[in-house]
Amino acid sequence: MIDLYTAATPNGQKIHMMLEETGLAYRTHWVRISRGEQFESNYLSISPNNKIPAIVDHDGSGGRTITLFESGAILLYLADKTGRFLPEEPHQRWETVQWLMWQMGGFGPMLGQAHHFNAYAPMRPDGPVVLPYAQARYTNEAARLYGVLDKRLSEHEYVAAGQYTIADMAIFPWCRLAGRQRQNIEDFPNVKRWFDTIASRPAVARDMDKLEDIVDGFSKESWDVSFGTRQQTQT
Ligand SMILES: N[C@@H](CCC(=O)N[C@@H](CS)C(=O)NCC(=O)O)C(=O)O
Repeated sequence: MIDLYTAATPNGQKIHMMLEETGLAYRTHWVRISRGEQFESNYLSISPNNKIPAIVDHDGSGGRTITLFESGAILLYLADKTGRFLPEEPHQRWETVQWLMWQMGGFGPMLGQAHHFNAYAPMRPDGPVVLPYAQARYTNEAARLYGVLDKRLSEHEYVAAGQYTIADMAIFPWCRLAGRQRQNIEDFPNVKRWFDTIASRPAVARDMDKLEDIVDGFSKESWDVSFGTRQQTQT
């Protein structure tokens, strides 16, 4: 049994997608990050970086319990555990890892900043001091990254290895929020084609029902609850 600590956000959805695809038994524990539950000491013992997602697998290697945070590490772990969605063949395997790292190091963090400055920072009570610069910077970077992805997908059905992998699962949830990054997915027809293909997978559709509020998960109210006590970094 796997305990999944998550929230209705892109980094959380990656792990839902993989668990639903593989059919591993899991229990979901919702961490209300807009209420600051990620800073509670019992959660920090699982995820010392105070972020979701995290898992506790009570049936890890050798029957030992293993605790993991960082969505990329969790995807690699679950692929390793099940032998699925990360090909064995070395070229395919490393191509998949490469695109997973592209998501972890670029697509996720930059789009997270685009969300922050376009959607959340304008709610700040003390006014948008440097907002136009930051909005332009991360909106442009988001557009560049979507362009990279679109070019890749113009030549390949899936992001890596000619098949559906953990790299696709890592990237897909971020594209659900294109509007919040001030991107129009219709401008990236190959991303759109790939997105629709993945969205129609039964495991993903099932999961999208559960995570419907991913697009509305951050409200003015939740900002008011959390802002001022710490730097808000939620994506
Ligand atoms: N690199 C981390 C990023 C995780 C992350 O940023 N999680 C966000 C939600 S998507 C979070 O927990 N934010 C709460 C906070 O920053 O306090 C991963 O991929 O797991």
